[in-house]
Amino acid sequence: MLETFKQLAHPYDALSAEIPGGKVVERRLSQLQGCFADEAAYQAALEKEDSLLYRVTAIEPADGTGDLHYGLGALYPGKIGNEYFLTKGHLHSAREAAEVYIGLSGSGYMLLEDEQSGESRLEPLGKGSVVYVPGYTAHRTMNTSTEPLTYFGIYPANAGHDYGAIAERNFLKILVEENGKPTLKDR
Ligand code: PAN
Ligand code: ZN
Repeated sequence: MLETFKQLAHPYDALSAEIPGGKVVERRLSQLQGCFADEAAYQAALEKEDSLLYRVTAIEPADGTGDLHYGLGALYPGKIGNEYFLTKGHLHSAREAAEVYIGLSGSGYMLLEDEQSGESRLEPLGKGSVVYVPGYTAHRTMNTSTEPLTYFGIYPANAGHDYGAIAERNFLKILVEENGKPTLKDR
């Protein structure tokens, strides 16, 4: 078994979310159509620059039962209108698949939304904090600081990413800056 793995240890750079040999996904503003509540602010920001919002590098060592995949994410600081930069967010295709997020640097939050009940929870993610994302829960990350929010997400190899279901109905809550503080509001 062990001999089938070419590489088990990987060096990583958190601020750039780089892991040599990993699968890189970059998300720019133009790819987050419909995610931000303030459509006019979104269009105005996009006209100025199609900024890089985040990068994720995934390591997928094996695909069998019991195997794990993980991703290193760097979500850069910024806002669209008063809403903090965020990830698209998703459910796992295998709905029961949970995930552990380990904060490395910066600070922000994870918005969790139960697919069935629509119940929302806001949990802090950043340096010194770790978040357990239960199965059947849509999850999105938001950066409320002025530096990159970096983290590892570790999930079952068969989890898969379903972006469609949550994009269609959107998260029910948004995280905006109000009186200088992150505030969770109804969309
Ligand atoms: C994470 C996410 C990462 C980017 O690795 O993929 O934070 O967010 P989106 O995938 O929603 O664009 C994870 O939750 N993996 O399962
Ligand atoms: Zn996930």
